[in-house]
Amino acid sequence: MSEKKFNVAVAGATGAVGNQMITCLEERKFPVKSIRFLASSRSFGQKLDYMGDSVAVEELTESSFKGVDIALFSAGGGTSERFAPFAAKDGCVVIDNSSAWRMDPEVPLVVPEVNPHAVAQYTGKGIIANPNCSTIQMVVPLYPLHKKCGIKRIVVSTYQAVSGTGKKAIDELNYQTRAILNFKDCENKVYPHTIAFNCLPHIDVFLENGYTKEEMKMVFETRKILEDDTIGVTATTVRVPVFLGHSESINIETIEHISADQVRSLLEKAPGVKVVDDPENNIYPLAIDAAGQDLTLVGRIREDESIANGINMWVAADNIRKGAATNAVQIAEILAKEYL
Ligand code: NAP
Ligand code: 3JN
Repeated sequence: MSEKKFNVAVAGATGAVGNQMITCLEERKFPVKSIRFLASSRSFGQKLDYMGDSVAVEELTESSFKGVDIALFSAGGGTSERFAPFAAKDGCVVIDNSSAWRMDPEVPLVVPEVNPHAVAQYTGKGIIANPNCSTIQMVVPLYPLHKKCGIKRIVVSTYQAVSGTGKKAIDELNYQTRAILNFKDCENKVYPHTIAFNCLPHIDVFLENGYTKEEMKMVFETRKILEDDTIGVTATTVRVPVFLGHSESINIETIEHISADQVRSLLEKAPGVKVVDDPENNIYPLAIDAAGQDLTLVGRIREDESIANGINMWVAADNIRKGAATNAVQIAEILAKEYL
């Protein structure tokens, strides 16, 4: 029997995430019958490659989704809020990368290694949300630990690459690094301060409680994906002068005791995780090793000696692949295989 194929659209196809979504669809041999690339009017007519064919970018409009089965959105929250309902009305299932729909109770928020069953709830609004990149790479290794010994509290600090802000931020780090090394003045256009040779404890906007929106996304999304509102989560999110690959320092307090060795052997079997933990030989997760592949690297696993049941770890993942595009295409694979 021949495999079922789908009409697919990528909204935001010209962006950093959209480009990677196209590559992931190709690499993972997603069963595509037809493909449409959508972006703003600025990109109208631009050509993008798909499986060796040149495909013209179309302007995203309310009627772009007629005849489309699955649309992968990465064109910003405002665009998703406006256009996803039109896609759903036309019978297309939207997999959205923005924060617009993540906390909607009728929209599932899915990390395939953690809660693939939640995809079934796509029927509510015809939308499935892809979590924030920093949340994804945290819950992939924490889920098996939560199942085994119950996580009471998570304290996380992130070290996020500029590619999380899109193409313009990649260009800004490149330009500022060259300018500073050549003793020239440099302008800050994307971030409020120079990102080259610096760290900015500021991702997304500040909220009334003193946290940033990125930090609160990690709190709320983690609880929704792990389906446990009792977990305490506190985050500090930091932009660092790295092009690709987010890193995180994660501390957890568990209900039942677990040793560092037990954590290591649990994570060695966990889907989507690669344990990289041989400090004596200077081997631990690095952003540059995480970049360009889909596993979440976990290392520096050690017991937190300041409390009875605590574990520390260092985690790195490709923020554009597993943090965005790969996770979205994995969701599309579940949808295509089990529900459409
Ligand atoms: P980017 O490189 O700046 O690309 C933005 C894309 O959106 C471009 O294709 C752009 O088209 C398109 N776009 C912007 N406004 C539009 C409009 N009004 N109508 C149609 N298309 C429009 O940004 P990115 O890094 O790819 O991120 C895109 C979005 O993905 C973010 O805003 C965010 O919501 C989401 N994201 C999620 C994660 C995650 O953690 N899961 C990570 C990064 C990004 P033009 O080229 O024509 O302007
Ligand atoms: O900054 C990062 O490293 C990740 C950025 C994600 C992002 C960027 C712009 C808008 C998001 C997101 O996915 O949460 C959004 C959004 O709120 O949609």
